[in-house]
Amino acid sequence: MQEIAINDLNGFRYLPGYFDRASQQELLDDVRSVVSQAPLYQPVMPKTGKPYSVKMSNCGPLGWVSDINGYRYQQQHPDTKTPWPDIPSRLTSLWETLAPDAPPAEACLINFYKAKARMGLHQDRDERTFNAPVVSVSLGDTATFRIGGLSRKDPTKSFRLQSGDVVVLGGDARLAFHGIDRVLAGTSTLLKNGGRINLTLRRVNEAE
Ligand code: MD6
Ligand code: FE
Repeated sequence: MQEIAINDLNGFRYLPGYFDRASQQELLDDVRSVVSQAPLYQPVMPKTGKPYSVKMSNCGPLGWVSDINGYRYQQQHPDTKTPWPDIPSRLTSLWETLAPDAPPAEACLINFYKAKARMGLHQDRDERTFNAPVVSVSLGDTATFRIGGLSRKDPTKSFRLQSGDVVVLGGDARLAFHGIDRVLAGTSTLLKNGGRINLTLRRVNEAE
């Protein structure tokens, strides 16, 4: 496994090719099992109610949701009102490897992108603690990931995230602005009908 330096934010890690094809397939099977219990739903933005271009689900004791009232973590799926499925063991292992000093992950957000979907520049700051990193896994089509600094106005750099790549936002990079400019359709054969899945593991609450 190699590690590539993109910026000088301490705590930002880009680990291309972290998961080989067989592991990507296993992770995809895990995601399929989760969404069979907690179906992908269509989130909308607070205030405007405008739909996101991505669909979402979660696993873990908490899930990140966005609706007309705001962003928050909650224990139930917004449509089915049932608890989120457990985080699959392959992902808890990833967390233990890449966030060894952090308490267990409490939420794993699943983002599903069709060809035209994107994710605007944002910070992950709805958690009650920023001591733990956010660990992300990409599956399926390649996407252009953009990362800046701690201010929205800071200069940004973009690079491609391929299936099996892992990104960690920890330390000084925990609150860095980042987003997905676009998905490059037809760049992976992992998902039969194309598209991209991104998994982000998070700690929400301070350790007990
Ligand atoms: C995505 N990723 O890759 C969006 N957030 O689809 C994120 O928003 C993200 O990759 C926090 C940490 C790593 C990430
Ligand atoms: Fe994010």
